[in-house]
Amino acid sequence: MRLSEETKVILLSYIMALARMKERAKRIAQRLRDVDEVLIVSHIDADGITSASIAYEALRRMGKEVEVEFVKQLEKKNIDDIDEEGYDLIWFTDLGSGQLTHLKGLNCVITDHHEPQGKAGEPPVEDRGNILSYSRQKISELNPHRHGIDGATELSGAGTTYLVAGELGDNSDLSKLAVIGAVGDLQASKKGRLIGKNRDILEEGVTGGYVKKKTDALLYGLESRPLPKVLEYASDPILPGLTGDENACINFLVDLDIPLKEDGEWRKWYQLSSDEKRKIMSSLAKKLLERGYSPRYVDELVGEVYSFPDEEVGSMLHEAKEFSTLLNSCGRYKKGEIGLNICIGNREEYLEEAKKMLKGHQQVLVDCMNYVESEGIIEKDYLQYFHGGDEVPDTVLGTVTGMILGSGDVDRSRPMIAFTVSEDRDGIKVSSRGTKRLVRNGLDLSKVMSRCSKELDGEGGGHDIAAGAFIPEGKEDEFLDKAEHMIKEQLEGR
Ligand SMILES: [Mn+2]
Repeated sequence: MRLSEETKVILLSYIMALARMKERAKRIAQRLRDVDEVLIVSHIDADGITSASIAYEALRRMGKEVEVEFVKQLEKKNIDDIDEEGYDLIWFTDLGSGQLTHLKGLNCVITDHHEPQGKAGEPPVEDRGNILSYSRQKISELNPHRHGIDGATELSGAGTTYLVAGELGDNSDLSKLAVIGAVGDLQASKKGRLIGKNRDILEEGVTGGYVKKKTDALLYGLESRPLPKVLEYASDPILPGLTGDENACINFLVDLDIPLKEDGEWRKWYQLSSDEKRKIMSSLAKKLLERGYSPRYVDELVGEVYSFPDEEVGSMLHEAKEFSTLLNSCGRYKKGEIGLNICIGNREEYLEEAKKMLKGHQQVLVDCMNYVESEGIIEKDYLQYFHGGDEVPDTVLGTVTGMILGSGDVDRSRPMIAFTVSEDRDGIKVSSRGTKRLVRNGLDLSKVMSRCSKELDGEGGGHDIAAGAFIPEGKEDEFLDKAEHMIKEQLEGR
């Protein structure tokens, strides 16, 4: 095979990017090796919890003293508090790149994949010398965006952290956690596949026997949910005529002669024979095609599913999507340390508590969806939005926003923006979600959230497809005007 010149250039620059990232990971590893006590500060979601767990395990295996702190956002205030505690070194995971100015003067390393401060292509801070008066900083940063690798789809926070763990010792078993982090951050492509650098890490896990990949239904709850509930709660993709309708789901399965129970217990998806699975999937496909859904939509019902041989089959921890969902609910209840314990193998009471939080969380989501449905979504020319008032907790605002945009009941040609009153700060939390198609057409919500909030004395950031902000109360309308203007420019400016 002969490669075109263009392909060669792309390949070469990718290889060089990976080499530069490895260099940087080595440097960070060296700084970690040189100290005795490390404080890990991480984002409190599935990717952040797995990031912290990878960092914690890697350091603990070297005999270091390690503490972990989880935060929802890295604010100036958290950083001032941290500074005073006087650790040898702080390791920020799954955050930090967007808050570099706050970190001035701090002895720290960062493994993050969020949009970094400054231009993405700019070299990491410590390479900039005297530019921008960063010279006296002691910050070492590893972030795929700095090397032309997309942190929204090709490498998660956990994956970025794993690259450093790989330089600290033989930590290839932690690839499992990196896979959970990437899946939890929704980095898998439509067919469930992890791509880019995430995929290299996945393959390392498969080779080591820590991760298994197989082709299966891309539905949630394959191991832990009663069979009809897998269909009833399907939200991405929606199963028309089944999602949200318990009776319809049961009838659908009964019509196909699928036994629902075994020894008085609900059967689970993973217990089905491949014949039974095939029957369900082809019948689902037929249903969707009849209703005018595209073959591409139907095709996306099946894809790559990741599981972990060292976990008990049929437990929530056996499959990546369920594992990450459990961690996310720990995060929402501000119990990052419970998630961390589960990740590093401490189960029993930790697992019980996490499951309780998940159950509570699912009820909260149902209540929120009902609330937004009753209040309605307001459409503007270039965006649509809703206000959660006091009813939608800020901890689930992003999830609810994403669920509503994905629900099939709303227009998907405009991004969704949502507001709610913040629980622990004076002000309004903003969430935004787009679609892959919108991003392809130029949408970048990270820029929208950060610029529009800044102009109103707030702050924000995130990813092109999903981002958040915080603004003063009463500024919602102003924010919407600014956001609409900017989204219009992004979508029409090309
Ligand atoms: Mn992340």
